Amino acid sequence: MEDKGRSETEIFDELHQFKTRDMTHRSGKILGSMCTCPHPIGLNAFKMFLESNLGDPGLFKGTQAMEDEVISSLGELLGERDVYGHIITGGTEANIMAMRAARNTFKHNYPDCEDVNIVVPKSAHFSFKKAADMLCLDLLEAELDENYRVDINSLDELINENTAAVVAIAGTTELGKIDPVEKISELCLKRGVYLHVDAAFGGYSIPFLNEMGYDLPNFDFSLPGVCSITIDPHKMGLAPIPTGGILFRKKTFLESISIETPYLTEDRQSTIVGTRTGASTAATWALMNYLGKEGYRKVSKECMEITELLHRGVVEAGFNPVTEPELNIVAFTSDEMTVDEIADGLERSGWAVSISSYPRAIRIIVMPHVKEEHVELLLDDLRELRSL
Ligand code: 0PR
Repeated sequence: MEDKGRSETEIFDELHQFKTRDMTHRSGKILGSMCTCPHPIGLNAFKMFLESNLGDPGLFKGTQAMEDEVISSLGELLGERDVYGHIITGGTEANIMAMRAARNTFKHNYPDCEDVNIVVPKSAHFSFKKAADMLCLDLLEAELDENYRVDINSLDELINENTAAVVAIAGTTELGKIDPVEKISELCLKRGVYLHVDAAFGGYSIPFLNEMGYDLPNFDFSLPGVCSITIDPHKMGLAPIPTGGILFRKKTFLESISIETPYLTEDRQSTIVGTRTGASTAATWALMNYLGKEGYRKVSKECMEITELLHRGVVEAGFNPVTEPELNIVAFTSDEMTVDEIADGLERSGWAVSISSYPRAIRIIVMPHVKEEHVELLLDDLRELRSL
């Protein structure tokens, strides 16, 4: 930092320079992201509440009331209006909070248990590795079946008397697969284990798709074994980053992770971050009320239609899809080229794709910013790559 400040024009010229080096979702070139162009209504609401801090909610009673409404609405979307939770930074914070609640509840019941573990599908997001590391939990990984959903027998075999939580996923990070949560819920009730569902990606689309006749598996609080759910408004919810959501079935779960907060307007706090923006809550509230279920149904349907278009195009261009898409992710390989060769070729044409780790494949997430015209251009480039 210099001693003397610079002019506003100079600052913004330079900021502009930085910004031109960034990719934009709007370009349609970002194909490996679960984020998208934030909806303008959400952005306006976000900007309006930038000053509010839900870390000290007594000062921001309006924002607090809005958070309560948002949590109930998200709960209602996921099968139970009377849930407890918060709007936080994203899926990582939500998953860490859920694992902390599961561990603390388990430790309360079994104070002498030393080597506590959590059982997650091999397809779980890496945030569970962070959670296990921070919370000193052993991470046990269950195998997947031939459709890349968790194998329920493998889960069952891994659960033991030291298991604090089982995790199921509604929309896996790499392939968008939905685990058989109904069966997992039954298993967890039978074995007396806490079940957390990571619906960071699928939470904002599966309920809407099912309302339109898609037949996707149930994963929500209507299943009695489900104790908590992660749902991210900054993914398919179209909210700006950072906006995550964590919902707990019982107040005691949230209380199990609450810490005393002397001198603040509230006695206890359960979130990981202290100072917490109310802007994310405002954006989520505004978008739910502006778009309504009808608006979100349209968003998820369009994504699925473009996903199907891409999937068909990839097959017709001679690539091998890894699996039938269940949500808006397409993954494929080729007999002629390695996955890295395809990725390099697409990158040379300006596409930013990602590579899944299990199995290794090109992975394209058809978020709302990926339109039909982008898919057509991408397919042209894929066909050209094969003909080289
Ligand atoms: N749970 C699931 C199922 C996820 O897919 C993700 C992130 C998380 C939890 C963690 O969420 P946060 O990143 O909000 O903490 N999934 C994407 C991924 O890791 C996130 C992402 C988004 C990656 C945009 C890249 C990108 O450009 O692939």
